[in-house]
Amino acid sequence: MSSQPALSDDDRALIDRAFALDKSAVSALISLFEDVRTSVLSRRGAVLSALRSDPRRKHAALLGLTGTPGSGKSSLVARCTPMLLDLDPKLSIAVVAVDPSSHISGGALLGDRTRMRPNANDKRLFFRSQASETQAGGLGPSTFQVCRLLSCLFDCVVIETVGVGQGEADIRHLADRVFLVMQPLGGDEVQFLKAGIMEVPHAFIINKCDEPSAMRSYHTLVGSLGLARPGEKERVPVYQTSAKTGVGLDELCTVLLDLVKTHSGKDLKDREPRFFTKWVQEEWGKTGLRFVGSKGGAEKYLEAAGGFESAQAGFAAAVAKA
Ligand SMILES: Nc1nc2c(ncn2[C@@H]2O[C@H](COP(=O)(O)OP(=O)(O)O)[C@@H](O)[C@H]2O)c(=O)[nH]1
Ligand SMILES: [Mg+2]
Repeated sequence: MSSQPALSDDDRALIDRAFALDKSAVSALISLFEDVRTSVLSRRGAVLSALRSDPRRKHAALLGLTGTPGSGKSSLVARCTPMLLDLDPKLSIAVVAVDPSSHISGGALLGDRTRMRPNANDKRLFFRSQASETQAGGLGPSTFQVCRLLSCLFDCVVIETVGVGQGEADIRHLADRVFLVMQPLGGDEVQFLKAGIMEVPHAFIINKCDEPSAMRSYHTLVGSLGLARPGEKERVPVYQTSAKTGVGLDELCTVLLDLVKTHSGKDLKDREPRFFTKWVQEEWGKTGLRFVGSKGGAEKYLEAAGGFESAQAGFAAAVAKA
């Protein structure tokens, strides 16, 4: 069941071009990783194991940027990514925007100068927009898969998600570091304390600090953090930025670059059991979950099946046999 299918010559060539950050090759591989059909699993498994065993492979730092629509996530990404590339001439960044309101590649943005217009000539910056399945935001069904791919190719993968409750929890399990982007509140301090928001991020960014209420929001947030997260050894960082004026972006970029440089270099294998469980739950519901449970849980199941792809490919047959 676990025998690895051979890599085709075409895919080998595609991988070579993808390691050279050729945008069309990266896009072609992304399509393979976004494909939810069972028939692509063996090809995907072969590609992934070739990527992972290649000496050119990267171990990207995964940075999550979450927060309510309109807080300025896309604007921050658009301003900070070129700054990061300037700071480090060797750095490469992939951005995955799981944001229904991001129309980066479409024409809708052409009038909006502050947001992302990736330079097609710069191989070091790659942008991909993904649809979110749910209204509430969160990760798309294939976000994890795409991150598995991109983390082998780029030094840094930035994931922009609309965070509303569950979505924030999801990103915490995918990204190495999660930044919650907030905008100054028009006096509605209660928002800060909304259950499920304060606990998730590793750091907060109050964006739009060019707006008058920003300073008050900063103090309110810092104050409520002490209440919401008592006993934390280190204070949760709160950055103040303006994607409009550029204030605070130097500091933020220094922090981000430091995260990339000090990243431990783990691959995403440690996150597979969780996202496999998510897949089982979505595709098979309680029956599937019970079945995996009876086999000792997701981690054991993946190991016995010979990896994520073979576990998925063989799941229907395994459940039927049980
Ligand atoms: N005043 C001000 N407006 C901003 C700032 N950052 C973003 N915006 C604006 O806020 C709106 C939403 O920004 P966007 O980046 O799309 O937010 P996202 O939904 O979180 O990705 C856009 O009109 C931006 O031009 C900022 O720092 N200050
Ligand atoms: Mg956006």
